[in-house]
Parts: sequence; C-alpha cells; structure tokens
Amino acid sequence: MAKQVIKVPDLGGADQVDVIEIAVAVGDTVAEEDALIVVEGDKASMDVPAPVAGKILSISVKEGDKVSEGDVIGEMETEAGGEAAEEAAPAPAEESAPAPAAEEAPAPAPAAAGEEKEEEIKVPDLGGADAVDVIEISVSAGDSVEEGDALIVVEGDKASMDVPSSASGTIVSISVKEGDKVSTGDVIGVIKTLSGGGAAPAPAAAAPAPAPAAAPAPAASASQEPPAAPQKDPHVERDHTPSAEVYAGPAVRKLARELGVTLNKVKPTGPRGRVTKDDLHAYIKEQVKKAESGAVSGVGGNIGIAPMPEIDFSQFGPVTTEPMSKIHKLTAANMSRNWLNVPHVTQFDDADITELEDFRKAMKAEAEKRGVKLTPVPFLLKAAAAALREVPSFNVSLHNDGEHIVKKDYVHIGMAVDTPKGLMVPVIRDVDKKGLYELAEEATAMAIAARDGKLKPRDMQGACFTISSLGAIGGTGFTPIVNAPEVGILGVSKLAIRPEWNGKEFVPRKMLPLALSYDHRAVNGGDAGRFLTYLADVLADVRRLLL
Ligand code: CAO
Repeated sequence: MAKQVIKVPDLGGADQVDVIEIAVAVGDTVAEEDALIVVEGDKASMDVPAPVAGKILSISVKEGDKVSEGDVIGEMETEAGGEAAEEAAPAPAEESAPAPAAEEAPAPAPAAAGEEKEEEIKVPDLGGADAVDVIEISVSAGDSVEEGDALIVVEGDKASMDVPSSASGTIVSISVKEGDKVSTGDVIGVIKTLSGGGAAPAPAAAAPAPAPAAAPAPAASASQEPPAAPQKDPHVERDHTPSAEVYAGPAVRKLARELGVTLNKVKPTGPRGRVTKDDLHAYIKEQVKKAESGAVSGVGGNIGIAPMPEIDFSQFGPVTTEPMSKIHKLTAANMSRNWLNVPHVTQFDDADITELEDFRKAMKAEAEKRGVKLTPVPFLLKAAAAALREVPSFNVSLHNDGEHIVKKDYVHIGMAVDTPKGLMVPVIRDVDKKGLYELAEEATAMAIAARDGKLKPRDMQGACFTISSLGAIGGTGFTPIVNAPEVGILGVSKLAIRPEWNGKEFVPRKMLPLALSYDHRAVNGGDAGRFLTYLADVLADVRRLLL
C-alpha cells in the first residue's frame, strides 16, 4: 500500500478553472482514469481522472473552488509497491482530455484593415488528444460570427470543448460534419474576415470551456430567455441540439449517450444547473417506474400515447426519403412538447376591420414613400400589445417550480414567419412603445432576416405572446399551438367581406377571423374572452389605442 497525492493535470495552459463537480467520496474505490472531479473554464469542461487505481483517502477541494495545474486535490491509497511515489506525476494531459491551448496558437499575418481575407479555420491545440469526435456543428456557411463564438464542439474521452472562432467574420464553408474525427491543426472550414483577425488555430480561452451551454429555446419556441451561462450569443441551431442545451461533464454525456438519454430531459441538481451522474440515474429510475406503473394505472387503463407504428410506405407506391432540416426537427419537437404539455383552449372572434382597412389603404401611399409596407400585421402587433397591457394575465409565464407565475412588465411579441427552411419566430421588442411605421419596418426586416437565415438567437428570444398570421395565404380559421413558455398565441386568417346586421339592415363589412389559443393553466376563460374582445374592439376602432 502506498499513499499518492492527486494533482490537477495539464490544463492546456488554462488557469484557475472552476471545480464544478466532485465525482467521488472518501472511501470510494476507483479505477485508473475514473473521473474524480470535473473542472470547467470558459470554453471547455474536463474530468480530472484518477492517475492510478486505488481508494480515495481525502478530497481537499469542494465545488466552487478554483484550481490550476499541479494543485493538490486529494490523496489516494494505491495497491502499487514502492514505485508509487508519494508525489506521483499527475495524469498526463495527452491521455486525459482535449484541452484548449492558451498560447501556442500562432498569430496569423495581419491583413490590412478593411481588407477581406479568407482563412482556414483549424482545430486548436487539444492538449495532446488525438482524433476527437465532432459532436456538434454550431454554424453553417453564410453565418456571421463574432470572435469567440463556438464553431464546432468536439469531445474526447475526458472532455468536451468548443472550437471558437478566432476572428469575427463570415463562415465561407465548414468541411467537417457531426461524427467526424479531428485532431489539432486539422482544417475544419474557411472564414472570411474583414481585417487581420486570424482564423487559424483558434486561440482558445485561457481555460477549458463548457461545450454545453444553457441555451435559448428552439426556433419555434424561442421566447424562453437563456438562463445565465458563461456562453455568449450561442448559435440558434446549435442551441436546439439537446446536447448543447445542458451542462454536463464529458463522462455524464458519454453515459447518457450509451443509455440513449437526451440530457435536456434530466433535471439537473449540480452547480450552475449541471447534470450529474446521480441525476442521470435518478432520471432513469423514474422512467422505469413510470413505464412499469403506466401499464396498470390511470383512467383508461393502459391506453396512453402509443408509439407510432413503423411503416414501409414503398409497399403502397414510389417514395423518396429526405432528411428533415434542423429547424424542421426542432419545430417538430417543440410542437409536440407544447401540444402535450399545455392544456389548450382556443377562442374565436371576428374583428370588423372595415375602418382599419380604409385607414390602412389611405396611408399606404404615404407609407410607401417612407419605404414601409403597411399590411395588417403592424396593426395586429399594436392591438395585441394593448390587449396584453389591458389583460395582464396574458403577459405571464408559469414558473418551472409549479408554484409561481412570472409577470412581465415588457411587451415583446413573436411573429411567426413561414420560411423555406421552416417556421421561425422572430421577436419584436417593446411593441407597446413603437409606432405603426416603426413596427411595419421592423416586421418586414425580421421576416426578411428569417427567410434569409440571418436571425440571431437573441432575435428569437423573450417573446410574451405570438402572432401567427396566415391572412396573406388564406383559410377561414385555425387553432394555433401556444409557444410555451408564453401562454397565448393569436392566429389570424384571411379577411372576408360578409353581411353584418347593423340593427336595421345587412351591410357589407370586412371581417378578420381571429383565433386565440391560450394555456388554461395560466389563463382562465373569462380573461381570454376579455382579451380577445378588447383586441377585436381595438382593431375595429384603432382610435382606442390613443385612450
Ligand atoms: N387578410 C387578407 N389579406 C391580408 C391579411 C389578412 N389577414 N394579412 C395580410 N394580408 C395581405 C397584405 O395586406 C398584403 O397585401 P398587399 O400586398 O396587397 O398589401 C399581402 O397579404 C401579403 O402580405 P405579406 O405576407 O407581405 O405581409 P404580412 O405583413 O401580411 O405578413 C408575415 C408577414 C411574416 C407574417 C407573413 O409573411 C408570414 O410569413 N406568414 C405566415 C406565418 C405562419 O407560417 N404561420 C403559421 C405558424 S404555425 O404553423
């Protein structure tokens, strides 16, 4: 038996990284390479592995401490004989993890200011790790990126890390895909920079970094603000990838993959919302319990949500199978989530917008002179904002704890935009404070950005309510799905000229069909009735907006 001091291994130059998880306890028996603690810096998280097999005698750090290479984190008792030196060397970084280098990245030759330059993007120093997996592609060709933005995420045996952009610019191409293996210096794409930003080996931050970052909600439900996380401006598509939405050490990620668990379904109890191994085990236990009890309990016996049958459609006729776009997949997942979680009620009304249409048409020429297209949408935005102020029980979200309501004192409204890649919901902020022209301009700009794939994650976050207008397309009505955590959504269909009784006779009026879906957990029917009636009244007489 010999005692061995456990030290923090080579962190690839990173310094003062956070201890975010203690994976073992005193008395535990561990195998060589078992994770002892998990550390996390700006750009990566990594396990500190056991240098040898043995028993943990002490752990001298706790969650929240900061450690650097060479720091003692505890002591082990090992089976080894005399050669197990008291001060045995820490696990070599080469074998433990891809850790970003802080300094080695050679500075590329600076370009003249303002000059466009295409440069190869290379994998930075992985701390000796070789052939690590590309687990996520965070950007695509045409994306604008800021220096430090994650381009891809790689994962080795013991750590995951973002490969950040070393310069601001536009991605020309990405030449790797998920599942590929890369090593230090491998070219993963090309970036166009304006001046000498240098796109080669990304100068990874001085610390290993959490590949996984808390993230904003997916495209179709982007209203959820991202929880505080040490990640700036994450790319929208990446944020919706389950693995990117969660904080977890590489070992936990690996286990989750092996068990087929989507990490963002697991309730985290670790520091800063990190999923630990215990959380994963608790989740699996719960699922097993549910599956076992589901067969016998509940009204209706074992009739629950039956799995979809697998069907070979080619038996019925010729078919082709195409991959779904990322946005399509995310939208599908969000729609299922919202449909299954939110008890929906949809209420209908028609707004008489005869006068609004006269006013809009009268203002059309003036609007065009200002370069603005005045469609019904800005009026709908304004009326919905007024209704949210009038009936504030719509301007809320249910708190995750199931015990609180979050009331919002701002009015940001999402606008569903039909794009070739799928449904996007950009958010127009402070609608209540903006004029019709400003809203028209912003709605048009957002719709164009959505269709061009140029929306930033922040452009799709923070909505209080959503408007989905199919008026230009057609239909007499539809029941929109609430974009949780918002609690209401307005579906607008095509206006129709209809005979309306004015007390003496039928007169032709322009009627706009409205459908208001709401989360009945947050909003009661009375408030929904008041909200929609008020909204229709405002649209019928926009002078009410001045009151
Ligand atoms: N009834 C009749 N005509 C309408 C209308 C309505 N309710 N709403 C808009 N129109 C007219 C506009 O006035 C415009 O006519 P003119 O060109 O003669 O002025 C025309 O339809 C086209 O409008 P638009 O599409 O350019 O602009 P918009 O402001 O009406 O809509 C946007 C913008 C982004 C909401 C829309 O383009 C869009 O993408 N809608 C689809 C949203 C969607 O997919 N929802 C479903 C989500 S759930 O799957």
